[in-house]
Amino acid sequence: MSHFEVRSYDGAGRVGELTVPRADLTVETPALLPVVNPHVQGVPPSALAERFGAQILITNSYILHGSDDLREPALEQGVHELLDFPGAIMTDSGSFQLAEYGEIDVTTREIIEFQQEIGTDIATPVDIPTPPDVPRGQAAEEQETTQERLETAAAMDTGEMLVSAPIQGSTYPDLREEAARAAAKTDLDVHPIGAVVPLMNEYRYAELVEVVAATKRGLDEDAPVHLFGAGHPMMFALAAALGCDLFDSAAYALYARDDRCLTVHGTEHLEDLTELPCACSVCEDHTPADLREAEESRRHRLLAEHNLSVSFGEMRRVRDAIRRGNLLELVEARARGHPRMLDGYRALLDHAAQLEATDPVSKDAFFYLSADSPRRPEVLRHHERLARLDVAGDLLVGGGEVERSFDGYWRLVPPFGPVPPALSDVYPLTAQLPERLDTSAYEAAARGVAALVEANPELSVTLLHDGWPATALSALPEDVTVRRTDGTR
Ligand code: PQ0
Ligand code: ZN
Repeated sequence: MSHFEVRSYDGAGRVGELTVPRADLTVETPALLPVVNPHVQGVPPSALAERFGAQILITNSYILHGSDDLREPALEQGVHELLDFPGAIMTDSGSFQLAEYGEIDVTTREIIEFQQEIGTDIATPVDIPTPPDVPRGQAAEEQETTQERLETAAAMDTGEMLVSAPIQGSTYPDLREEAARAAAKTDLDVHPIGAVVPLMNEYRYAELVEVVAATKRGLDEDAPVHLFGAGHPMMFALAAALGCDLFDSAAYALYARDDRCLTVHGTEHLEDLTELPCACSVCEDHTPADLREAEESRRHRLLAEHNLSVSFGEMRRVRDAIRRGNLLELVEARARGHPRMLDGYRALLDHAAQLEATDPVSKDAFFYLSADSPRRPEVLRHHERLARLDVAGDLLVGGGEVERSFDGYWRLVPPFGPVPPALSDVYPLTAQLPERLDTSAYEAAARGVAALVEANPELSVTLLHDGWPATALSALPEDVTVRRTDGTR
Protein backbone atom coordinates (compact mmCIF):
# COMPACT_ATOMS: atom_id res chain seq x y z
CA MET A 1 0.00 0.00 0.00
CA SER A 2 1.26 3.45 -0.80
CA HIS A 3 1.70 5.84 2.10
CA PHE A 4 2.45 8.79 -0.10
CA GLU A 5 0.10 11.02 -2.01
CA VAL A 6 1.14 13.84 -4.30
CA ARG A 7 -0.99 16.98 -4.00
CA SER A 8 0.61 19.10 -6.70
CA TYR A 9 3.53 18.98 -9.10
CA ASP A 10 5.91 21.54 -10.51
CA GLY A 11 8.46 20.00 -12.85
CA ALA A 12 9.30 16.72 -11.10
CA GLY A 13 8.96 18.55 -7.76
CA ARG A 14 5.90 17.83 -5.74
CA VAL A 15 4.04 18.75 -2.60
CA GLY A 16 2.72 15.62 -1.00
CA GLU A 17 1.59 13.91 2.14
CA LEU A 18 3.43 11.03 3.72
CA THR A 19 1.15 9.04 5.98
CA VAL A 20 3.03 7.62 8.95
CA PRO A 21 0.70 5.00 10.41
CA ARG A 22 2.67 4.18 13.53
CA ALA A 23 2.70 7.83 14.62
CA ASP A 24 -0.85 8.26 13.35
CA LEU A 25 -0.02 11.45 11.52
CA THR A 26 0.82 12.80 8.09
CA VAL A 27 3.92 14.73 7.16
CA GLU A 28 3.75 17.43 4.56
CA THR A 29 6.51 17.12 1.97
CA PRO A 30 9.04 18.29 0.92
CA ALA A 31 9.97 17.96 4.57
CA LEU A 32 13.12 18.61 6.53
CA LEU A 33 14.11 16.05 9.14
CA PRO A 34 16.52 17.61 11.61
CA VAL A 35 19.17 15.11 12.71
CA VAL A 36 19.10 14.59 16.44
CA ASN A 37 22.10 13.03 18.11
CA PRO A 38 20.66 11.20 21.12
CA HIS A 39 23.72 12.08 23.20
CA VAL A 40 24.12 15.74 22.25
CA GLN A 41 20.95 17.74 22.28
CA GLY A 42 21.80 21.26 21.21
CA VAL A 43 18.29 22.29 20.26
CA PRO A 44 15.88 19.98 22.13
CA PRO A 45 13.48 17.98 19.93
CA SER A 46 10.45 19.58 21.60
CA ALA A 47 11.75 22.98 20.44
CA LEU A 48 12.32 21.60 16.94
CA ALA A 49 8.60 20.85 16.82
CA GLU A 50 7.24 23.91 18.60
CA ARG A 51 9.53 26.62 17.42
CA PHE A 52 10.53 25.43 13.96
CA GLY A 53 7.55 23.32 13.00
CA ALA A 54 9.44 20.04 12.55
CA GLN A 55 6.86 17.32 11.89
CA ILE A 56 9.47 14.58 11.70
CA LEU A 57 13.07 14.11 12.80
CA ILE A 58 15.75 11.51 12.26
CA THR A 59 17.95 9.97 14.88
CA ASN A 60 20.32 7.04 14.90
CA SER A 61 19.16 3.67 16.22
CA TYR A 62 22.69 2.32 16.05
CA ILE A 63 23.87 4.91 18.56
CA LEU A 64 20.93 4.07 20.86
CA HIS A 65 21.55 0.36 20.44
CA GLY A 66 25.21 0.70 21.33
CA SER A 67 24.77 3.09 24.23
CA ASP A 68 25.00 1.77 27.80
CA ASP A 69 22.93 4.63 29.19
CA LEU A 70 20.35 5.06 26.38
CA ARG A 71 19.63 1.53 25.15
CA GLU A 72 17.41 0.48 28.07
CA PRO A 73 15.53 3.80 28.36
CA ALA A 74 14.89 3.69 24.61
CA LEU A 75 13.48 0.18 24.90
CA GLU A 76 11.43 1.02 27.99
CA GLN A 77 10.02 4.42 27.08
CA GLY A 78 10.21 4.28 23.33
CA VAL A 79 12.16 6.74 21.25
CA HIS A 80 9.38 9.37 21.18
CA GLU A 81 9.31 9.74 24.94
CA LEU A 82 13.07 9.42 25.23
CA LEU A 83 13.57 12.35 22.90
CA ASP A 84 10.40 14.14 23.97
CA PHE A 85 9.22 14.66 20.39
CA PRO A 86 5.54 14.74 19.40
CA GLY A 87 6.01 14.12 15.65
CA ALA A 88 7.19 11.19 13.56
CA ILE A 89 10.63 9.67 14.07
CA MET A 90 12.78 8.06 11.43
CA THR A 91 15.85 6.16 12.57
CA ASP A 92 19.02 5.38 10.69
CA SER A 93 20.78 2.06 11.03
CA GLY A 94 24.49 2.56 11.52
CA SER A 95 25.30 2.59 7.80
CA PHE A 96 26.96 5.94 8.21
CA GLN A 97 29.17 4.51 10.97
CA LEU A 98 29.84 1.57 8.66
CA ALA A 99 31.07 3.97 6.01
CA GLU A 100 33.17 5.92 8.52
CA TYR A 101 34.74 3.05 10.47
CA GLY A 102 34.57 0.13 8.03
CA GLU A 103 32.47 -2.12 10.24
CA ILE A 104 29.59 -2.17 12.67
CA ASP A 105 28.40 -4.84 15.07
CA VAL A 106 24.76 -5.27 14.08
CA THR A 107 23.02 -7.02 11.21
CA THR A 108 20.04 -5.66 9.32
CA ARG A 109 17.79 -8.16 11.09
CA GLU A 110 19.00 -7.07 14.55
CA ILE A 111 18.80 -3.35 13.92
CA ILE A 112 15.37 -3.51 12.25
CA GLU A 113 14.10 -5.50 15.24
CA PHE A 114 15.58 -2.92 17.58
CA GLN A 115 13.99 -0.07 15.64
CA GLN A 116 10.69 -1.92 15.87
CA GLU A 117 11.13 -2.30 19.63
CA ILE A 118 11.88 1.36 20.33
CA GLY A 119 8.81 2.50 18.40
CA THR A 120 10.48 3.95 15.32
CA ASP A 121 8.05 5.21 12.66
CA ILE A 122 10.38 4.81 9.67
CA ALA A 123 13.18 2.28 10.02
CA THR A 124 16.33 1.79 7.93
CA PRO A 125 18.23 -1.40 7.01
CA VAL A 126 22.03 -1.50 6.96
CA ASP A 127 22.79 -0.32 3.42
CA ILE A 128 26.38 0.13 2.27
CA PRO A 129 27.13 3.77 1.47
CA THR A 130 29.49 3.31 -1.47
CA PRO A 131 31.37 6.60 -1.93
CA PRO A 132 31.70 8.46 -5.25
CA ASP A 133 34.35 7.49 -7.81
CA VAL A 134 35.05 3.92 -6.65
CA PRO A 135 35.67 1.28 -9.35
CA ARG A 136 32.46 0.19 -11.00
CA GLY A 137 32.89 -3.42 -9.87
CA GLN A 138 32.97 -2.36 -6.23
CA ALA A 139 29.89 -0.16 -6.64
CA ALA A 140 27.98 -3.01 -8.31
CA GLU A 141 29.02 -5.58 -5.71
CA GLU A 142 28.17 -3.40 -2.72
CA GLN A 143 24.87 -2.45 -4.29
CA GLU A 144 24.01 -6.14 -4.52
CA THR A 145 24.73 -6.57 -0.83
CA THR A 146 22.56 -3.55 -0.07
CA GLN A 147 19.76 -5.09 -2.15
CA GLU A 148 20.03 -8.38 -0.22
CA ARG A 149 19.62 -6.45 3.02
CA LEU A 150 16.57 -4.64 1.67
CA GLU A 151 15.08 -8.02 0.87
CA THR A 152 15.90 -9.26 4.37
CA ALA A 153 14.11 -6.24 5.83
CA ALA A 154 11.15 -6.64 3.47
CA ALA A 155 10.68 -10.26 4.56
CA MET A 156 10.46 -9.32 8.26
CA ASP A 157 7.23 -8.71 10.08
CA THR A 158 7.48 -5.02 10.87
CA GLY A 159 3.81 -4.29 11.56
CA GLU A 160 2.80 -0.69 10.98
CA MET A 161 6.37 0.58 10.97
CA LEU A 162 7.46 1.98 7.61
CA VAL A 163 10.80 0.71 6.35
CA SER A 164 13.09 2.59 4.00
CA ALA A 165 14.96 1.07 1.07
CA PRO A 166 18.16 3.06 0.51
CA ILE A 167 19.55 3.23 -3.00
CA GLN A 168 23.27 3.12 -3.64
CA GLY A 169 25.40 2.79 -6.78
CA SER A 170 28.08 5.43 -6.26
CA THR A 171 28.48 7.86 -9.17
CA TYR A 172 27.27 5.41 -11.83
CA PRO A 173 23.87 6.60 -13.07
CA ASP A 174 23.03 3.25 -14.68
CA LEU A 175 23.81 1.41 -11.41
CA ARG A 176 21.68 3.91 -9.49
CA GLU A 177 18.80 3.37 -11.90
CA GLU A 178 19.13 -0.41 -11.67
CA ALA A 179 19.40 -0.24 -7.87
CA ALA A 180 16.26 1.89 -7.79
CA ARG A 181 14.36 -0.62 -9.92
CA ALA A 182 15.41 -3.47 -7.64
CA ALA A 183 14.58 -1.47 -4.49
CA ALA A 184 11.16 -0.57 -5.92
CA LYS A 185 10.39 -4.29 -6.31
CA THR A 186 10.83 -4.91 -2.56
CA ASP A 187 7.67 -2.95 -1.79
CA LEU A 188 9.43 -1.08 1.03
CA ASP A 189 8.00 2.33 1.81
CA VAL A 190 10.48 5.19 1.44
CA HIS A 191 13.48 5.48 -0.87
CA PRO A 192 16.52 7.30 0.47
CA ILE A 193 19.27 8.11 -2.02
CA GLY A 194 22.47 7.20 -0.19
CA ALA A 195 26.11 8.25 -0.14
CA VAL A 196 25.53 11.66 -1.66
CA VAL A 197 27.05 13.56 1.28
CA PRO A 198 30.56 13.53 -0.25
CA LEU A 199 29.14 14.98 -3.50
CA MET A 200 27.42 17.77 -1.59
CA ASN A 201 30.42 18.47 0.64
CA GLU A 202 32.54 18.90 -2.47
CA TYR A 203 29.92 21.07 -4.21
CA ARG A 204 29.56 18.45 -6.97
CA TYR A 205 25.97 19.45 -7.64
CA ALA A 206 25.95 18.54 -11.33
CA GLU A 207 26.90 14.96 -10.46
CA LEU A 208 24.37 14.96 -7.64
CA VAL A 209 21.72 15.86 -10.21
CA GLU A 210 22.80 12.93 -12.41
CA VAL A 211 22.59 10.54 -9.45
CA VAL A 212 19.16 11.76 -8.37
CA ALA A 213 17.74 11.89 -11.90
CA ALA A 214 18.93 8.32 -12.58
CA THR A 215 17.48 7.05 -9.30
CA LYS A 216 14.14 8.70 -10.04
CA ARG A 217 13.99 7.00 -13.44
CA GLY A 218 14.19 3.62 -11.71
CA LEU A 219 11.53 4.36 -9.06
CA ASP A 220 7.77 4.43 -9.35
CA GLU A 221 6.43 7.93 -9.80
CA ASP A 222 4.51 7.83 -6.52
CA ALA A 223 7.41 6.62 -4.33
CA PRO A 224 8.54 9.04 -1.60
CA VAL A 225 12.22 9.88 -2.07
CA HIS A 226 14.61 10.93 0.68
CA LEU A 227 17.95 12.60 -0.01
CA PHE A 228 20.22 11.29 2.76
CA GLY A 229 22.32 13.92 4.45
CA ALA A 230 20.99 16.84 2.41
CA GLY A 231 20.91 19.65 4.89
CA HIS A 232 22.15 22.77 3.16
CA PRO A 233 19.24 25.09 2.35
CA MET A 234 21.08 26.33 -0.75
CA MET A 235 20.22 23.08 -2.54
CA PHE A 236 16.69 22.31 -1.30
CA ALA A 237 14.99 23.89 -4.33
CA LEU A 238 17.26 22.08 -6.80
CA ALA A 239 16.77 18.68 -5.16
CA ALA A 240 13.03 19.25 -4.76
CA ALA A 241 12.73 20.09 -8.47
CA LEU A 242 14.09 16.61 -9.23
CA GLY A 243 11.42 15.05 -7.02
CA CYS A 244 13.10 14.64 -3.62
CA ASP A 245 10.54 14.67 -0.83
CA LEU A 246 12.50 14.22 2.39
CA PHE A 247 15.75 15.85 3.46
CA ASP A 248 17.72 15.33 6.63
CA SER A 249 19.91 17.90 8.12
CA ALA A 250 22.78 17.61 10.52
CA ALA A 251 24.19 20.69 8.79
CA TYR A 252 22.34 23.08 11.09
CA ALA A 253 24.26 21.69 14.08
CA LEU A 254 27.56 20.81 12.38
CA TYR A 255 27.96 24.26 10.85
CA ALA A 256 26.94 25.95 14.11
CA ARG A 257 29.68 24.06 15.94
CA ASP A 258 32.06 25.44 13.33
CA ASP A 259 30.73 29.00 13.90
CA ARG A 260 29.15 29.12 10.49
CA CYS A 261 25.76 30.48 9.40
CA LEU A 262 23.73 28.83 6.68
CA THR A 263 22.01 31.02 4.14
CA VAL A 264 20.05 30.13 1.02
CA HIS A 265 23.03 31.34 -1.01
CA GLY A 266 25.78 29.52 0.83
CA THR A 267 27.65 29.60 4.11
CA GLU A 268 29.09 32.52 6.05
CA HIS A 269 31.70 32.33 8.78
CA LEU A 270 30.72 34.32 11.85
CA GLU A 271 34.20 35.87 11.83
CA ASP A 272 33.60 37.46 8.44
CA LEU A 273 30.26 39.09 9.21
CA THR A 274 29.74 42.71 10.21
CA GLU A 275 25.97 42.35 10.04
CA LEU A 276 23.58 39.42 10.23
CA PRO A 277 21.81 39.22 6.86
CA CYS A 278 18.69 37.52 8.14
CA ALA A 279 15.41 38.34 9.85
CA CYS A 280 15.14 35.35 12.20
CA SER A 281 14.79 36.10 15.90
CA VAL A 282 18.45 35.29 16.61
CA CYS A 283 19.64 37.71 13.95
CA GLU A 284 17.19 40.40 14.99
CA ASP A 285 18.27 40.20 18.62
CA HIS A 286 22.03 39.94 18.11
CA THR A 287 24.95 41.40 16.21
CA PRO A 288 27.82 39.24 14.95
CA ALA A 289 29.95 40.79 17.71
CA ASP A 290 27.41 39.67 20.37
CA LEU A 291 27.59 36.16 19.03
CA ARG A 292 31.37 36.10 18.80
CA GLU A 293 31.59 37.17 22.43
CA ALA A 294 28.98 34.72 23.68
CA GLU A 295 30.04 31.67 25.64
CA GLU A 296 30.68 28.75 23.30
CA SER A 297 27.68 26.50 23.97
CA ARG A 298 25.29 29.48 23.91
CA ARG A 299 26.86 30.73 20.67
CA HIS A 300 26.51 27.33 19.05
CA ARG A 301 22.91 27.03 20.21
CA LEU A 302 22.05 30.46 18.75
CA LEU A 303 23.78 29.68 15.46
CA ALA A 304 21.97 26.33 15.29
CA GLU A 305 18.67 28.17 15.81
CA HIS A 306 19.49 30.60 13.02
CA ASN A 307 20.47 27.68 10.78
CA LEU A 308 17.19 25.92 11.55
CA SER A 309 15.17 29.09 10.85
CA VAL A 310 16.81 29.50 7.47
CA SER A 311 16.44 25.79 6.62
CA PHE A 312 12.78 25.47 7.62
CA GLY A 313 12.03 28.84 5.99
CA GLU A 314 13.53 27.66 2.71
CA MET A 315 11.57 24.42 2.89
CA ARG A 316 8.32 26.39 3.31
CA ARG A 317 9.33 28.56 0.36
CA VAL A 318 10.01 25.46 -1.75
CA ARG A 319 6.60 23.97 -0.92
CA ASP A 320 4.83 27.18 -1.74
CA ALA A 321 6.78 27.61 -4.97
CA ILE A 322 5.62 24.14 -6.01
CA ARG A 323 2.00 24.99 -5.22
CA ARG A 324 2.27 28.23 -7.15
CA GLY A 325 4.18 26.75 -10.06
CA ASN A 326 7.32 28.83 -9.78
CA LEU A 327 9.76 26.30 -8.37
CA LEU A 328 12.07 26.58 -11.38
CA GLU A 329 12.25 30.35 -10.90
CA LEU A 330 13.36 29.64 -7.32
CA VAL A 331 15.92 27.07 -8.49
CA GLU A 332 17.18 29.60 -11.00
CA ALA A 333 17.55 32.24 -8.27
CA ARG A 334 19.38 29.79 -6.00
CA ALA A 335 21.64 28.74 -8.87
CA ARG A 336 22.99 32.28 -8.90
CA GLY A 337 24.35 31.85 -5.36
CA HIS A 338 27.32 29.73 -6.35
CA PRO A 339 28.90 28.74 -9.70
CA ARG A 340 28.65 25.06 -8.78
CA MET A 341 24.94 25.46 -8.09
CA LEU A 342 24.66 26.95 -11.57
CA ASP A 343 26.25 23.76 -12.87
CA GLY A 344 23.63 21.85 -10.90
CA TYR A 345 20.80 23.87 -12.47
CA ARG A 346 22.24 23.37 -15.95
CA ALA A 347 22.49 19.63 -15.29
CA LEU A 348 18.87 19.72 -14.15
CA LEU A 349 17.90 21.32 -17.46
CA ASP A 350 19.65 18.47 -19.29
CA HIS A 351 16.76 16.43 -17.85
CA ALA A 352 14.02 18.82 -18.98
CA ALA A 353 12.15 15.96 -20.65
CA GLN A 354 12.13 14.01 -17.38
CA LEU A 355 10.73 17.07 -15.56
CA GLU A 356 8.22 17.71 -18.31
CA ALA A 357 6.52 14.37 -17.73
CA THR A 358 4.89 15.60 -14.50
CA ASP A 359 4.95 19.35 -15.09
CA PRO A 360 1.41 20.80 -14.90
CA VAL A 361 -0.15 22.02 -18.14
CA SER A 362 -0.95 25.37 -16.60
CA LYS A 363 0.67 27.44 -13.84
CA ASP A 364 1.39 31.01 -12.82
CA ALA A 365 3.13 33.06 -15.53
CA PHE A 366 6.44 31.69 -16.82
CA PHE A 367 9.19 34.14 -15.87
CA TYR A 368 12.11 34.30 -18.25
CA LEU A 369 15.06 35.07 -15.94
CA SER A 370 18.27 34.09 -17.67
CA ALA A 371 19.94 32.62 -20.74
CA ASP A 372 19.17 29.22 -19.18
CA SER A 373 15.39 29.74 -19.08
CA PRO A 374 14.97 28.67 -22.76
CA ARG A 375 15.95 25.12 -21.74
CA ARG A 376 13.10 24.78 -19.27
CA PRO A 377 10.58 21.95 -19.69
CA GLU A 378 7.77 24.36 -20.60
CA VAL A 379 9.69 25.44 -23.72
CA LEU A 380 10.48 21.84 -24.61
CA ARG A 381 6.80 20.97 -24.26
CA HIS A 382 5.80 23.77 -26.62
CA HIS A 383 8.26 22.50 -29.21
CA GLU A 384 6.89 18.99 -28.88
CA ARG A 385 3.41 20.39 -29.32
CA LEU A 386 4.45 22.25 -32.48
CA ALA A 387 5.80 18.96 -33.85
CA ARG A 388 2.36 17.37 -33.39
CA LEU A 389 0.37 20.12 -35.15
CA ASP A 390 -1.10 19.54 -38.58
CA VAL A 391 -0.87 22.70 -40.70
CA ALA A 392 -0.52 23.52 -44.40
CA GLY A 393 -0.44 26.57 -46.66
CA ASP A 394 1.50 29.82 -46.49
CA LEU A 395 2.06 30.86 -42.89
CA LEU A 396 3.51 34.15 -41.71
CA VAL A 397 5.26 33.84 -38.35
CA GLY A 398 6.23 37.02 -36.53
CA GLY A 399 5.90 40.68 -37.34
CA GLY A 400 3.19 42.76 -35.81
CA GLU A 401 0.23 41.92 -38.00
CA VAL A 402 -1.51 39.72 -40.51
CA GLU A 403 -0.46 40.22 -44.15
CA ARG A 404 -3.07 39.55 -46.80
CA SER A 405 -0.96 37.37 -49.07
CA PHE A 406 -0.71 34.66 -46.36
CA ASP A 407 -3.15 31.93 -45.36
CA GLY A 408 -2.41 32.44 -41.71
CA TYR A 409 -0.53 34.52 -39.17
CA TRP A 410 1.09 33.35 -35.94
CA ARG A 411 2.96 35.40 -33.36
CA LEU A 412 6.64 34.67 -32.77
CA VAL A 413 7.58 34.49 -29.09
CA PRO A 414 11.16 33.64 -28.13
CA PRO A 415 12.10 31.29 -26.53
CA PHE A 416 8.95 29.36 -27.51
CA GLY A 417 8.86 30.08 -31.25
CA PRO A 418 5.68 30.14 -33.37
CA VAL A 419 2.48 30.50 -31.37
CA PRO A 420 -0.74 29.11 -32.86
CA PRO A 421 -3.44 31.80 -32.35
CA ALA A 422 -5.52 29.45 -30.19
CA LEU A 423 -2.63 29.18 -27.69
CA SER A 424 -1.76 32.87 -27.61
CA ASP A 425 -3.38 33.55 -24.23
CA VAL A 426 -2.66 30.15 -22.79
CA TYR A 427 0.14 29.16 -20.38
CA PRO A 428 3.10 29.26 -20.96
CA LEU A 429 2.76 31.65 -23.89
CA THR A 430 1.67 34.30 -21.44
CA ALA A 431 5.33 34.33 -20.32
CA GLN A 432 6.88 37.47 -18.82
CA LEU A 433 9.97 38.26 -20.88
CA PRO A 434 12.70 40.86 -20.47
CA GLU A 435 13.10 43.34 -23.29
CA ARG A 436 16.71 42.30 -23.73
CA LEU A 437 16.66 38.63 -24.57
CA ASP A 438 19.63 36.29 -24.80
CA THR A 439 20.89 34.65 -27.96
CA SER A 440 19.72 31.34 -26.49
CA ALA A 441 16.11 32.60 -26.51
CA TYR A 442 16.22 33.15 -30.28
CA GLU A 443 17.99 29.84 -30.81
CA ALA A 444 15.25 28.08 -28.87
CA ALA A 445 12.60 29.90 -30.92
CA ALA A 446 14.38 28.66 -34.07
CA ARG A 447 14.13 25.10 -32.73
CA GLY A 448 10.40 25.72 -32.38
CA VAL A 449 10.16 26.84 -36.01
CA ALA A 450 12.14 23.77 -37.06
CA ALA A 451 9.84 21.45 -35.11
CA LEU A 452 6.79 22.91 -36.83
CA VAL A 453 8.29 22.92 -40.32
CA GLU A 454 9.76 19.44 -40.14
CA ALA A 455 6.43 17.97 -39.07
CA ASN A 456 4.51 19.72 -41.87
CA PRO A 457 5.88 19.20 -45.39
CA GLU A 458 2.85 20.99 -46.90
CA LEU A 459 3.57 24.11 -44.88
CA SER A 460 5.49 27.09 -46.18
CA VAL A 461 6.77 29.42 -43.44
CA THR A 462 7.85 33.02 -43.80
CA LEU A 463 9.60 34.24 -40.66
CA LEU A 464 9.52 37.94 -39.94
CA HIS A 465 12.14 38.72 -37.28
CA ASP A 466 13.45 41.88 -35.66
CA GLY A 467 17.16 41.15 -35.94
CA TRP A 468 17.79 37.63 -34.74
CA PRO A 469 21.41 36.60 -34.12
CA ALA A 470 23.13 34.59 -36.85
CA THR A 471 23.25 31.47 -34.68
CA ALA A 472 19.44 31.47 -34.45
CA LEU A 473 18.94 32.18 -38.17
CA SER A 474 21.29 29.37 -39.11
CA ALA A 475 19.30 26.95 -36.96
CA LEU A 476 16.22 27.50 -39.14
CA PRO A 477 15.32 24.90 -41.80
CA GLU A 478 16.50 25.94 -45.27
CA ASP A 479 13.03 26.22 -46.78
CA VAL A 480 11.93 28.91 -44.31
CA THR A 481 11.78 32.33 -45.95
CA VAL A 482 13.38 34.89 -43.67
CA ARG A 483 12.60 38.63 -43.67
CA ARG A 484 13.34 41.43 -41.25
CA THR A 485 10.59 43.56 -39.77
CA ASP A 486 12.40 46.76 -40.80
CA GLY A 487 12.74 45.57 -44.39
CA THR A 488 16.54 45.23 -44.28
CA ARG A 489 18.21 41.89 -44.96
N1 PQ0 B 1 22.93 5.47 4.18
C1 PQ0 B 1 22.35 5.57 5.41
N2 PQ0 B 1 22.41 6.68 6.13
C2 PQ0 B 1 23.05 7.75 5.64
C3 PQ0 B 1 23.67 7.72 4.38
C4 PQ0 B 1 23.61 6.53 3.61
O1 PQ0 B 1 24.12 6.42 2.48
C5 PQ0 B 1 24.22 9.01 4.23
C6 PQ0 B 1 24.95 9.58 3.17
N3 PQ0 B 1 25.55 10.07 2.34
C7 PQ0 B 1 23.91 9.75 5.35
N4 PQ0 B 1 23.21 8.97 6.20
N5 PQ0 B 1 21.70 4.51 5.90
ZN1 ZN C 1 19.06 34.44 11.32
